[in-house]
Amino acid sequence: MSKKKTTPAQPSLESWTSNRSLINWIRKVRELCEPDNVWFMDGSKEEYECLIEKLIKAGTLIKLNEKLRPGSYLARSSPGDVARVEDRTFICSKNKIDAGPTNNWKEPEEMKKILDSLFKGCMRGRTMYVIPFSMGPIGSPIAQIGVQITDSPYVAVSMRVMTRIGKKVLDILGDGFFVPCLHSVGMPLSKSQKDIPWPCNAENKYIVHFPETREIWSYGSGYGGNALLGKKCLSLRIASVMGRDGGWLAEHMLILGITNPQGEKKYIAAAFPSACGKTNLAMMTPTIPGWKVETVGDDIAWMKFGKDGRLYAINPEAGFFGVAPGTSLKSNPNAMATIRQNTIFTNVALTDEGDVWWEAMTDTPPAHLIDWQGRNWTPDSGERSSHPNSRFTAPASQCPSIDPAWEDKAGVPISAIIFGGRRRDTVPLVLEALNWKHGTFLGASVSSEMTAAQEGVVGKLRHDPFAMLPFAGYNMGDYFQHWLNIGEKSSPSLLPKIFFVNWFRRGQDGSYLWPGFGENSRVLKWILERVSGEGAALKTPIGYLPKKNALDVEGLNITKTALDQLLKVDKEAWIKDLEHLRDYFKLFGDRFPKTLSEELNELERKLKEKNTKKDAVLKEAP
Ligand code: SAT
Ligand code: MN
Repeated sequence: MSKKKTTPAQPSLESWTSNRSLINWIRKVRELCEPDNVWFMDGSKEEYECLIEKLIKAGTLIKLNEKLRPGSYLARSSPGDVARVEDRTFICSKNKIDAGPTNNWKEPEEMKKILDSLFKGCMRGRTMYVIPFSMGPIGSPIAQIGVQITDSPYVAVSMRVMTRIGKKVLDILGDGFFVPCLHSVGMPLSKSQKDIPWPCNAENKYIVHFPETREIWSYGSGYGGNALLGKKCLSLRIASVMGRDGGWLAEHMLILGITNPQGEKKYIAAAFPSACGKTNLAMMTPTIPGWKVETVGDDIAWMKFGKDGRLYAINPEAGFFGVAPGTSLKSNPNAMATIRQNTIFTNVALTDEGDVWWEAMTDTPPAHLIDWQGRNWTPDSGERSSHPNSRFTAPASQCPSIDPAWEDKAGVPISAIIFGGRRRDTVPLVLEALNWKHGTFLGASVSSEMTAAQEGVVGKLRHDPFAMLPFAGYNMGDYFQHWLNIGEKSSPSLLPKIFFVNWFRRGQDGSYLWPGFGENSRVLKWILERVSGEGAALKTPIGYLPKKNALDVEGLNITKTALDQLLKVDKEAWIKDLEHLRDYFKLFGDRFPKTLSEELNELERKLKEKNTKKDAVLKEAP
C-alpha cells in the first residue's frame, strides 16, 4: 500500500466560503449534529484516496485485485440497508394535497421536530463531510447546485463519482442558491466504540423532502438512492418541483444519441420503470449495420426549452449507479468496459482472485465465492451470491459509448421521447402518439410487471406513470398537467415526438416475442424515420404503428406470426386496460387533468367503434 495519507488540514468556514446562507446552515448543522470534525471537500484525487484509505481501515471497503480491477473496491452493506425505502420517503409540502395521493406526507413543522430530535448529536464520534456539488455540467444554465453534509465517508466518495464536487462548484455558487442536503447514517459512535463497517439505522429511516423550501433531510441509510442526495432526492423529487415552477422537466429518463449510416444524429430520451433495461438501452450496441448509439445518461434527464423552441436535455449526473446482476459482455459490453476500473461495487460477490462476480456475469459461475454477506458460496449453495439490487458506481467518462456532447452545457436537442414498461400482452412493440396530449396520456398510463427489484409479487402489474411514481416531488395529478402545459409552450413541429415501446411482449407459450438488447435498434430506426417524416405508419385508435415492412427486420430470425403479434392492436385487451386505468386515475380526484380524461374517453370510444376492422387499423398515417 502507498504511504499513509493524512487527513488534509481544514480551512476555517469563513475562508472556505463567503456564501452567507451556506455559512449559517453549516453552523446550524454542526451545532445540531455535534460531529467530532468537519471536512470541507475539495474534490481532489488526493482527498478521494485519503477517504478510500479510511474506508478500508474501517472495514467498509475491500480493495479488489489491482491487476484484475484497478482502483476498485467492494462494499458490503448491512442486510437491512440494501435499497430505496419508499415507505420511509416523505414529501412534506405545507398542504397534504400538494404531495398528492402517491406520496407519504407529514406536516413540515411536525416533521422538522422529528428530524431535529433524530439529528441531535447524531454525528458524535464521526466526521462531518461538507460536499458542494453540481447536478449537471458546472456552469450549465440547466444545472443546479446542492451542498450535501454527510457523516458517511462511503457517501462522500460515491458523491465524487456520481456528481461534480468541490472547489470549482463553490466558485460558481458564489452568493447564489443551493439545495441544502443533510444526511446522517443515524448511528453515533461513543468514544470506546470502533468504526462499524456499514453504519445505518435499520429500524428508523427517514428520507424527507421539503419541496417549498427545497430542502432534503435523510436519516438512517447509507444506500445510494437514500443517501446520495443529488440523485433521486434532488434531481427528481426536488427538481420536479423546480421544473413545475420554472417551466422545465426533471424526468426519470435515459438520454442517448443515435446516428444513422448517412451520419445524421438525433437524441432520444426514454423513461422506463426499474429493471426494464434503461442502462442497457442507453449503452446499446446496434445490430443493424452502420448505426451507432452513444450515451448521454442512463437514469435522469433535465430538459429545458432553448431559444429555438426545442427541448434541450442534460444528464445531471456524472456517473452510473447501475444494477450489477444481469450485466455481462453479452447484455451490455459498454457497461462491462465502464466498470473495468475505478469502480465501487456494493453487495456483489468476491472471487478467490480478488475480483467481483454476480449472477449472469458469466455463463459458468466460479467454483467458490464470498457472497455479499461475507459467507462462503459455491454454485450448489442454492442462494444468490450477490444481492439482486447490488450495484456498481463508476464514472460516466469511462464509458466507451459516452457521447461527445454529454457534458455540453447547453444540453442536447431531444427529437423523441419514449415511454415503456414490461408488459407480457396488450402493448405492442412500438407505437407513436398522435400528438403531445395523447403522448402525455400514454406517459400517464405506464404500468409495468414487477420484478425482483421491487417489493411485492413478481409479475403483478403496477401503475408507474412516466416511471416517476416514487420520484415526483408533488401531486402527480399536477405533474400530468405540467406535462400538458409544456406541450403548449412550443409548436408541435419543434416538440419531441412521443413514442411507447414494449420489448417484453410474450407469445402463447410464454416466451419473449422480441429479442431485445441490440435488436432494439430496429425500433429506434423506425422512430427516427418517423421523426424525419419518412417512416411508414398506420393510424390506429391507440396511435401510429409501423406499417407492414416499415420495421427493418432484415437478417433477424423472427417469424411472421411473431411480428404480427408484436404489432397487433388487441382491442379487447386495451378496453380492459382502460377500465383499470380509469379506476386508477380516480385516485387523483380533481387534480386529474380533464384533458386526460377526455383522451381516455376518446380512445375508448374509438376502440369500441363497431365499424373498425378487426385489427383496428383505420387508415394510413400522414
Ligand atoms: O434509487 S437508486 O438511485 O438507488 C436506484 C434506483 O432505484 O434507480
Ligand atoms: Mn432510476
